[in-house]
Amino acid sequence: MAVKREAATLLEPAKAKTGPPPLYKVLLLNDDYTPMDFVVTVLLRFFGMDRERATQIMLKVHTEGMGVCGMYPKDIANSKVDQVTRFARDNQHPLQCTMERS
Ligand code: TYC
Repeated sequence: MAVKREAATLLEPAKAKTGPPPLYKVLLLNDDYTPMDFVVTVLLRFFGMDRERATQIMLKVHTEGMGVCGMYPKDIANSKVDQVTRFARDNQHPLQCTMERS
């Protein structure tokens, strides 16, 4: 049996998706146990920072509780979070890395 639909629904053209994809902030959270030099290593290795910038961001997270490591499209942000979390756990550190839509 044919399904009855609104004519307007069938004739409406698909809306074009415009604009760049949304960006996600990748965040590091402070904790009392992860060594400072390990956090600096994370920022050097996974976020392409130089040592001076990495140290600034690490200290910001240490004093303010949270800091932004970078902004990326969703898939890349997700992969950064996974890589950092795996690296931290492999080294027995509780470092928390998360993401949020900007
Ligand atoms: N607070 C930690 C310490 O005193 C250092 C630290 C900085 C941990 C940043 C996590 O995301 C972090 N050893």
